[in-house]
Amino acid sequence: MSEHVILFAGPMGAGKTTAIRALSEIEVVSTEATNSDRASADKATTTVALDYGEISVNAAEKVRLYGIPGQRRFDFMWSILAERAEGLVLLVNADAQNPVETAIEFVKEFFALYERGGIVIGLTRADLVPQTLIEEYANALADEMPDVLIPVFTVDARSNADMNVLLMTLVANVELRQAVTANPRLTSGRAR
Ligand SMILES: Nc1nc2c(ncn2[C@@H]2O[C@H](COP(=O)(O)OP(=O)(O)OP(=O)(O)O)[C@@H](O)[C@H]2O)c(=O)[nH]1
Ligand SMILES: [Mg+2]
Repeated sequence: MSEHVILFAGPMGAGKTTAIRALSEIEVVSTEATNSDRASADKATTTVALDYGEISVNAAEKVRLYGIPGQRRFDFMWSILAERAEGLVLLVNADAQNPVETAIEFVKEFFALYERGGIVIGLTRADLVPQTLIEEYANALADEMPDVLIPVFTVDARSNADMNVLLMTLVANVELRQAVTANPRLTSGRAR
């Protein structure tokens, strides 16, 4: 069986734990503790080490899902878990302060994963703000990193269907990247 390792990152309250729970086919390993920072995200608990879940793409392929804590004081876990990952699902809560800037900061922080396999962005909690303009994120990314291609979707982290679309877009990207690395002729234009 082949497998992929995908990291879920993003600020506190973006929905990383929720998304892994929505996707996983096994019981999720969680490390939740009482949230003492209700100003940043008004919820009872926060992740202090990691979330872990699994999903199978087909009979021969498994995806390991790792979520990291959003709080920077636990950022030692970020590098530990990013090391093995092949791609990044970046979740950003659209109802937080400065979500566009936050998205750019996280892309920069985890840029090694873009180069390794790819990044997709999921804007969560978009139903809680008057309007979310995906173009705003796309334009900010294009201004900041003109040669970088990162798909941006609006998703509900509680929805298995939404999260599947986001995850499978990333897995397709990771597999394409791996196929091209193994056979550079795939990028050289017309099939022979
Ligand atoms: N209304 C609404 N709520 C959402 C949506 N997506 C996620 N949520 C809620 O937002 C909260 C997200 O919390 P978590 O999943 O703990 O967030 P997290 O990213 O793991 O946060 P940390 O571990 O603290 O960094 C949960 O209460 C979800 O039910 C959405 O699209 N709309
Ligand atoms: Mg969490």
